[in-house]
Amino acid sequence: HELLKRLENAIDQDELALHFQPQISRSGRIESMEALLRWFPAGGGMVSPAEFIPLAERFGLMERLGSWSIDALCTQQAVWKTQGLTGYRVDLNLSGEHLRSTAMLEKLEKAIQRHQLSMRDVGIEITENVLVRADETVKAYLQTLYHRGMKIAIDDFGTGYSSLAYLKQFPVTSLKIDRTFVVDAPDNLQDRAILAGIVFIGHRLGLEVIAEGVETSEQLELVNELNVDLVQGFYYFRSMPAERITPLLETQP
Ligand code: G
Ligand code: G
Ligand code: MN
Ligand code: NA
Repeated sequence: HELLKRLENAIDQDELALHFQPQISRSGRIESMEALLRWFPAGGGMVSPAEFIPLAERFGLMERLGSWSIDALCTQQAVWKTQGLTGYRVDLNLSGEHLRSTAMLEKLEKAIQRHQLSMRDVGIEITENVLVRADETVKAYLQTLYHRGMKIAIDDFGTGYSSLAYLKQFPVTSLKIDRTFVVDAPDNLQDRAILAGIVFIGHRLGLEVIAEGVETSEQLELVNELNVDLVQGFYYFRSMPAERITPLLETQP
């Protein structure tokens, strides 16, 4: 497989980058960010993680990608810290491969310590399907991380096949409402009802609720009316390299 060979090289040849998409609070401040992996092949262009992550999963490259991302994220957070830009949590996406054992979570925790970060500087995003299928040792380890102060978000919330019952068993701190519920909510009563329902449940359970994929002022107005805690989407910012994030953080009130 041609793409696979190129991906293996990409890890060694510095073609990967983490980009960051801000998450905005009700007061309009950047509170936190999601880290999103990007691949810029030497020949030019960009390959989307939607394309190369499935490939990496199939051919056993997720461990290397995960380790690379953990290092890149912690290194960047340490840089921001030396610049006095603290208090911004950055969340990393973990795939099913990363939760087949506790190894990647242990790696993350060690990297946080090694870079002298706090457990609050790095969060993780896990889809509900992956969370529900995790084995007992992994769940127990997530519990430990939760008690040590790490944010654990359920990604793409509402699109999985799981029941809501797991919300009371799992150590999660945040729900990320999938953008499919946000897109049509201004015009679609059903989407709006689902959106409102998710926010209600999330808040009643004491969870932080994040709306993803907010692109228009109508969508923003709606999620604000529903009292969503954080908004992430092209309306505010696309994902950007660290050097474009830094000035945004520096000029925040
Ligand atoms: O980043 P978008 O920008 O195109 O991301 C597409 C998909 O790739 C999303 O499902 C996103 O969660 C996933 N993704 C992006 N970055 C990472 C990463 O660092 N690790 C994993 N496992 N998935 C990622
Ligand atoms: O699966 P996950 O939620 O981690 O993926 C996040 C994906 O959503 C990334 O591909 C990111 O680039 C994308 N994204 C972020 N904000 C928006 C938005 O406002 N609109 C659309 N269409 N995609 C978005
Ligand atoms: Mn995500
Ligand atoms: Na998501």
